[in-house]
Amino acid sequence: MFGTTTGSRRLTLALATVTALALGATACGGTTKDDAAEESGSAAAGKADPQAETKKGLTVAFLPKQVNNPYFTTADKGGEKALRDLGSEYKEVGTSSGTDTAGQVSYVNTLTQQQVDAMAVSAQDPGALCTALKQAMRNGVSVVTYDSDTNKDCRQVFVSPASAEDLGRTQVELLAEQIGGKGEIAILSAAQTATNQNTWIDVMKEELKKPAHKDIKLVKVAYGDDDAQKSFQQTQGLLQEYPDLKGIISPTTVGIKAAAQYLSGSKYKGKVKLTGLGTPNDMRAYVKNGTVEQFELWEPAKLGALAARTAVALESGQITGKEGETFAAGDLGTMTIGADGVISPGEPTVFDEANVDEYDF
Ligand code: RAM
Repeated sequence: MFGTTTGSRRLTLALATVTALALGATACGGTTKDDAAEESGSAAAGKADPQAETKKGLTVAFLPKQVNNPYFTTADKGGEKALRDLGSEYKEVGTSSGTDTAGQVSYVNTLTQQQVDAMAVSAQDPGALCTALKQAMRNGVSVVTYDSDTNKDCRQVFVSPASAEDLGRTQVELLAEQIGGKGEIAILSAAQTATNQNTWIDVMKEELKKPAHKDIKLVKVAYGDDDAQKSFQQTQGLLQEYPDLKGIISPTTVGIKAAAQYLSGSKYKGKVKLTGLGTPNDMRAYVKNGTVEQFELWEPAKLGALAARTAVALESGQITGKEGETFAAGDLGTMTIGADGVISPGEPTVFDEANVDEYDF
């Protein structure tokens, strides 16, 4: 299956190169406006051709940060559906630990050997996957990161859940309001190397420097590694170490759920505030029992769908990952690649008692 798809793909690429070289030769004979336009659309020049037909029969592999994490199950199902709609194939591989970076590297290498057409990767670490991902790209595999990025030269496009600035700032704002603008707070993160969480935490620290938050003190960043038990214990540890703690931000669906579980069974329920990024299905019970007032998240299925559609657009030559390129992303509309090859499917939603029942993910 892989052999057939990829074999015909290599042939197509070779033909495209020959055609493009021929086009180049024509253009040299006297460039007209039309020739120039044709030239800029040529695959050999590494330029995007927005008019290129969407390829079918591609195999796109998803490599989430962690399989068996409901957030990624929903995201990747969104990718699977988009690929089915586009006439391409989906597969998913990955580690069950959110800190098994070596495992992620070996999955990238295996996918490259299997000659998948494209891969969508949520990276546990910004740099650790780079050698393997660059090797994949040299072998003609299109590489998209989604959810959690690598260094930007190790992928073509990063499908970001939402603006990192917005996510970092709004989580601080949500907690600041709940604790009345003052007191000690902590962050319960995922893996210490996680690119996405670290990006948001940097923004949170900047936000906390603003005069409006001068009475809030960040006392600790703890790491639960997207492991439910470890996140639970870390929450317990935070409360022991900082008995005056007023609130916790947990920018991870695994962390916020475990923290809510701990708080709801403790004397701190409703007193120590908790917000961050969670799924409505995980958090509903804790909103209803008064442990959590508000939290936020984007739609994971949309993120996965956009990652899939971006991978297919890259493979089809409609985009190359450069700023300003556009492509049609089904019901997500027309997407424009932003600075550093980043695109995003939209804004997150804030959930509370009033709306949490309206969502099912
Ligand atoms: C966890 C993972 C993921 C993150 C979400 C919010 O499931 O750490 O990378 O985006 O939380």
